[in-house]
Amino acid sequence: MESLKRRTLLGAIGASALAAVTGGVAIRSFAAERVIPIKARKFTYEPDEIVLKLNEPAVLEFTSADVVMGFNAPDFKVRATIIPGQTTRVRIVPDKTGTFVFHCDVFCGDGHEDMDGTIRVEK
Ligand SMILES: [Cu+2]
Repeated sequence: MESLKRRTLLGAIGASALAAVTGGVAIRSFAAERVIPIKARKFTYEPDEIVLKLNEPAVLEFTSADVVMGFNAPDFKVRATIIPGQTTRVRIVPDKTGTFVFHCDVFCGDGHEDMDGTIRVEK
């Protein structure tokens, strides 16, 4: 008699645990993608270090404070031209951890060669 009671109780726990899992999937919400504003100006990016999470999409939102600039992150195969007066959006989904260099690939004057920054991808 005692063992039958225990079995019934365990069965009830199992059923409620399953319901909780199913409920969790049903109510899962989809968060908006992270937006990171970046201002390009001769000859820097502000900020010049971008910290991202592995496999989490982010949108880099570029504006230029002066002239036409570029953004090129070859490790993630993304690039863009940043035009003054416009907002340029680049979506990036980092598929590897580490620190990666990005740079300006549109000649913007003396100092262009030093215009770069880093993307740090963490787990
Ligand atoms: Cu440049």
